[in-house]
Amino acid sequence: MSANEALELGPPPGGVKDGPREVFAMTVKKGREMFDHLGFGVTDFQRAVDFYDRALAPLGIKRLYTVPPEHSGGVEATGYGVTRPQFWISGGGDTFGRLHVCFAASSRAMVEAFHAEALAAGGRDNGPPGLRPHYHPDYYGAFVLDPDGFNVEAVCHTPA
Ligand SMILES: N[C@@H](CCC(=O)N[C@@H](CS)C(=O)NCC(=O)O)C(=O)O
Repeated sequence: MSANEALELGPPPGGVKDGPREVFAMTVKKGREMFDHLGFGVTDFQRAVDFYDRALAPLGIKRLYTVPPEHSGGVEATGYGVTRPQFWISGGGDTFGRLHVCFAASSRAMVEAFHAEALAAGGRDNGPPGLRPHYHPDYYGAFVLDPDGFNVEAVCHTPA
């Protein structure tokens, strides 16, 4: 099953009650998705590339496309994805404020591999792999702060 297919599953077994849990259990239906791609600036482009190359590899997410500075306002920019670039980082940036990005995993093992590799690549632990039943019963996530301090997560919504 691909990471994208994992997101097309229905609500968790037993359904969900109303409130925030229902929001977290909402699934991506076939058709138009809310986000096409997102990106943010990093203080050290090569350091961030080295980190994300490693941290995202266990999730099957690769660097797919690099935009030359003349096409990106004079900065280095590169995009990661499973089938197309949907997550972008660009250099020369000042980071500001809080940012949270969550990547889809199609198994709990992938979440665990992401967390281990991200820590090995220089990330800081922000929550070990495990269930977060306050979101929904099968929400299995892991959290890491990237080299700029951004809160990066991988999640698996299925029971295994
Ligand atoms: N350390 C917490 C991290 C939880 C967390 O960051 N949750 C996300 C939502 S899935 C969040 O609150 N993001 C907001 C932010 O990072 O500002 C854990 O392990 O559960």
